[in-house]
Amino acid sequence: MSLDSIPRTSTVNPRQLAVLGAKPRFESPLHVGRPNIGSRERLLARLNDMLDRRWFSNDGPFVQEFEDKVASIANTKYCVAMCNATVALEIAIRALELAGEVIVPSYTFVATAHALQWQEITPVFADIDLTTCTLDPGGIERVISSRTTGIIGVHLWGHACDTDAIEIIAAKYKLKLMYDAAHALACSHRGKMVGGFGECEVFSFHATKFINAFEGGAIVTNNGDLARRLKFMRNFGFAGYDDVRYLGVNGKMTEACAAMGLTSLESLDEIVEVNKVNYEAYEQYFADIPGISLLRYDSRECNNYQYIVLDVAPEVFPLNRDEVVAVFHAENVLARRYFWPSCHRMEPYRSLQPNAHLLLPNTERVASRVCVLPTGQGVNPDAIAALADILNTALHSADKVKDALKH
Ligand code: T4K
Repeated sequence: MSLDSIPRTSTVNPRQLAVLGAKPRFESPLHVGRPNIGSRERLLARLNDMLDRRWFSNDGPFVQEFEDKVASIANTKYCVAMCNATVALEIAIRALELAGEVIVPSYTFVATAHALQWQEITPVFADIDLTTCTLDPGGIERVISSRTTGIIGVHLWGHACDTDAIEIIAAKYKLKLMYDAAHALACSHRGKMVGGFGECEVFSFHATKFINAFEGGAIVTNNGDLARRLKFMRNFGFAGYDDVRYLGVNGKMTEACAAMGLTSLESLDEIVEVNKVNYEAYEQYFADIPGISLLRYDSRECNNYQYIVLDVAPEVFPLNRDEVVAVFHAENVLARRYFWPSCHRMEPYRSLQPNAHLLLPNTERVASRVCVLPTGQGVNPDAIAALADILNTALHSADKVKDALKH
C-alpha cells in the first residue's frame, strides 16, 4: 500500500482511547526492538551445516565469514566477533589499556558505562549536543582531568558523533579514542562508514538490533596489532595450544549466532528499506502534531533507520512524555523511554557521582522528553497511521487522559 492511499485519520473521540476505557487499538503488543527475521530456510540450512561439521564455537567458519562481511560493511581491515557488544566493549577497553577515568556520555545504554566500571575504571559523564544527542566536544573538554586516559563516544541511534572535533581533543590531550557503535552498523558520517573512526568501534548484534545474531557483538579496527590482541583476549588469551599470552576472557561468538548473523546480513538492504518506509510514514503522519518531533536522519548519509525517536515538548504538547508513553502502552504499543534514567541517575553512578547532573543539563532535558517507538518488519505504515491517530486523539482529550492516569 502506498503512503498516499492511507487516510490521515484524526478522529477526535476520547472514548477511542484505551486509557479512557476503550478496547486497545492493537490486539497484540507492538514492541520496540522486535527481532527482524531473515530467511528461515537459509538459517536452518546453516544450522544443519553446523551440526554436520560439529564445529560450534572457537573461531569457526561461520564466525570468520561473519567477520569478513561486517568488516566489508564497515570498510575496515579487521573485525573480531564477540558474544555481545558489552563484552566487546570490555575487551576493547582493556586492549587499549584504558585506566583511571574515561569520558563517556551519560545518555546511552548503561552497558557503555558498566563496561568501564566493571574494570574499576571511572566513567566520567560529559554532556551531549541537543541536536545529535551525541557527545558535545565542549562538554568533553570540561571534564578532562589528569586521570583521564580515553574517550568513548556513542553514535546514538545511528547518528555519528562529531568525530573530527573529538579526534582533535583526543590528540591534544593524548587520549585514546574509541566508539560504541552498537546502533550504527551500515551508517556513514561525512561519507565515511562508521567503523573506521577512533582506534576501534564496537557493534551490537543483539536480538533487538536491526541486524541480529541472537546475541552478538563485534569490534572493527584498521589496526592489525590491536585486532590480533583482541582475538587472543576473547579466547582466554590463548595464542595456540597451551600458549596463553594475555589476560583473557571468554568473549567468543558461537557458530549458531554467526549463522543467524549471516542470515540477517543477507536481508540488510530489505530491512533498511522497511525501516526507511516506516520512518517516512512517521514523518508524514506525525508532521502536524504540535509539540511532537522526530529525530531526523540525514538523507545524505547511509542510515539504518532502526530507531524512531520521538521528542515530546512539554511546553507545547499538553501531555508529558511519561503520559504519552502510558497512553501508548494502554493501546498495546510498548513505547520505550530509552535512555531514561540516564546512566548518572542509575546505580552505582547515582551514589558514586551524586553531583554529576550539574554538568549534564542537555542530558537531563533530552532524557526527560524522549521516547522510542516501534519499527522494523513488525510494523507498517497502517500501524503508524494508527499511532498518529492515538496521539492526535490524546492531544484533544488531554485533560481526561491526565485525570484517568491519576487513578
Ligand atoms: N551500547 C549501546 C549504545 C547499546 O544500546 C547497547 C545495547 C549496548 C552497548 C550493549 O549491547 P549488547 O551487549 O546487548 O549486544 C535492549 C537490548 O537488550 C540492548 O541490546 C540494547 N542496547 C538496548 C537499547 O535495548 P532492554 O533491556 O531494553 O531489552 P528488552 O529485553 O526490554 O527488549 C526490548 C524489546 O524488544 C522488548 O519490548 C521486547 C522485544 N524483544 C526482545 C528480545 C530480546 C523481542 O521481541 N524479542 C526478543 O528476543 O535492552
